[in-house]
Amino acid sequence: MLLCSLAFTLMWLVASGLDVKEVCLGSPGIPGAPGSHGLPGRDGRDGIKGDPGPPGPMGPPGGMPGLPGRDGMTGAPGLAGERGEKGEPGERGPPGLSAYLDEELQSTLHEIRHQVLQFMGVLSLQGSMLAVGEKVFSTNGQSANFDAIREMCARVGGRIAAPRSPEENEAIASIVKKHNTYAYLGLTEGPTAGDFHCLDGAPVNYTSWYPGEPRGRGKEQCVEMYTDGQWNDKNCLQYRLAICEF
Ligand code: MMA
Ligand code: CA
Repeated sequence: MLLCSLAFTLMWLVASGLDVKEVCLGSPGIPGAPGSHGLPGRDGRDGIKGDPGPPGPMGPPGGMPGLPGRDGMTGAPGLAGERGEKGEPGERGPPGLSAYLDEELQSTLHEIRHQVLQFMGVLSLQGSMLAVGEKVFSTNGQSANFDAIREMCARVGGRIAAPRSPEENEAIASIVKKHNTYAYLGLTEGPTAGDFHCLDGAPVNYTSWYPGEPRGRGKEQCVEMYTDGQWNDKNCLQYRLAICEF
């Protein structure tokens, strides 16, 4: 038997007929050089679709203009137009319930009357108004010329005070006295000198001229009230207490 290194000992039994030999193998040789590359394989299947890319930069100007855009939002309403002419009266409606049988109307009227009395009570107590019969006189304590007083009173829905009776004259005089300032009255001269009338053109049925007045003879077309309630014709450009009637 041959002695071989243990690691590489291999009993190689060769059966060739009856011949049996023991063979000792050598250590493995150096690996050979790698073989040449194989041929490229076939293309694989398509991958899944990628994410969309970022938007590209704006293109150069030019080319045809685009289609017009959509309409914008509705603008603010314009200014109101001029008032139209009054229309024809409509047809007569069906007869209504008699006012005194209409319970809702009656209670509304009672409520309104109650509130008006409340307001008048408060304003009278404050000395802000003076009621005489159907009329109410009031002043804001300001003085102005005749035209400015007319406008002041018209602005608040009234007229410049004009006494039509001794009671009304006394009421206005009490306001003049309280403010110690003469007031213009709603009377004016013309077209005949010395002839005074109301601002709406109506004649004056009641007067309280100071003795000797009016003596302006067309040069004093307004009327002022003295603190004693007597009247004097006067030019219209003085500052006088504004008293309105409602
Ligand atoms: C002023 C003036 C007149 C008035 C007389 C009364 C001088 O003029 O107020 O309107 O008639 O006084 O004397
Ligand atoms: Ca006068």
